[in-house]
Amino acid sequence: MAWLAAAVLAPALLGAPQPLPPVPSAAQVAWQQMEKNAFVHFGPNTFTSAEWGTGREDPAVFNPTAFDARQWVRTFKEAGFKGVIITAKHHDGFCLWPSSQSTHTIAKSPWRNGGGDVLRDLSDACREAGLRFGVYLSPWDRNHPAYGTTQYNQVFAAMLEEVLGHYGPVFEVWFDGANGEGPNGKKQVYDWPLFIGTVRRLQPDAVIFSDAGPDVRWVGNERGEGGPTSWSLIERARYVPGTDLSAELTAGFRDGPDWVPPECDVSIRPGWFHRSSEDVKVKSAHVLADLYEHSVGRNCQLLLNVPPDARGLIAAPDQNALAGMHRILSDVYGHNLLQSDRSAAKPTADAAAVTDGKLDTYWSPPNSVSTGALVVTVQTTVTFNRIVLQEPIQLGQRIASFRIEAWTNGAWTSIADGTTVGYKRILSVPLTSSDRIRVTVLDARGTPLLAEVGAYRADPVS
Ligand code: FUL
Repeated sequence: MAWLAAAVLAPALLGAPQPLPPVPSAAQVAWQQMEKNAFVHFGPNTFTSAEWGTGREDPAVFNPTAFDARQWVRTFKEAGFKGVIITAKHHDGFCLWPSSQSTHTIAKSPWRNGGGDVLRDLSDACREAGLRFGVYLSPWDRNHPAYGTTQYNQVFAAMLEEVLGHYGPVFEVWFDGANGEGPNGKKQVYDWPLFIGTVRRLQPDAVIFSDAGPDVRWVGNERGEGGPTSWSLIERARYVPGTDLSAELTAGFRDGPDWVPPECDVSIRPGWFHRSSEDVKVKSAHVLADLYEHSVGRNCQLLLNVPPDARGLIAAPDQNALAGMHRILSDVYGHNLLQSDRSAAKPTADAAAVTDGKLDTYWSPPNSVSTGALVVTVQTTVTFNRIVLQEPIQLGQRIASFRIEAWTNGAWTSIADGTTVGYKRILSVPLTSSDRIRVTVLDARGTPLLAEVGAYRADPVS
């Protein structure tokens, strides 16, 4: 069995970098690699044009005329999304599934004579299409008579049991931090350990979002913008959901002891719910592509809200914008220009590791120092205006400061400086033609590692 021991010990013996805590769970790594998910706000507000329902709406208002969850999922899949998160219950308390815990539910609506279940249709459509299914639940409930009493915590936990126990695997549970008054004018003291324990028991592989984590944190704004400095690390104990510490949530902390990466929730429309009057205000394909660069390209995940209309369909303007965004992103990021002639270029082992499209092969400087430079040379000059860097985050987030240079006119020219990298960092650089790129890590929490280096060209918006 000597060979087995040797194989197990090999990384340590060869001096391969060891993980630098804190490191993500397998679920957090898989979540980050999804990059883009669709957020779906749907409920009585879709029919009343409200953003925050009062909880006193007549359930009869909920009556989509052409509801088709498959159409949503098809639209999202074609746009490159990997998952969907639906507002199972927004602040108005209306449940999109026939909950036994409330009288304010879809069962009281005329839709399908009260026999419909949006979570059933959507989770089935996701499973068929290979998209992952997630749920948003607002603990704040403006309808439930028990809200503001300790009994409500049991009600909310029982709702979680229903939503997490009957629709197959759930990849993310999204807890909204907003906490206002209930129908009796009282605020609720939430039993977070009970809620989180319920999710862990029923969906151990799901990540839990709130503005305080525990697994994924709010980025601190609803503009879809990650920070230029974006650590996946914070100190969880500093936060409880609902505390507004937005500014520090954006950047995170280099020394944070917990891995809680940021998520950017943003709407394709001015509001979170659909209103036909806002059809002309749907964000353009280019704006959506910029959102991708400013969220995923800053070590965040993009959760883009695309609300269905009162028919129960994703409307044409949103469909067109999403298709356009997907075209732009595929054209720009579909092919790493540094990979174009790899076979001819006979790259060094380092350069090959960072252009192979794999996140588990990487460059690191010799001798475990915290600085170092990597040069990637290609055979033919390439012209680009975007650089993408990626760290192998399964080993921890390390890089704190870097410089990127290109070899032009016989000298190194600096084209970008930055702080963090994390899962992915996208940098806009001046349009540059070169056959050599140098990435210098100036500061890191430990031995810096780079899984990927890419050069891409985006067309200027005309
Ligand atoms: C906020 C809510 O108040 C909005 O209505 C929306 O659901 C957004 C995603 O989160 O806290």
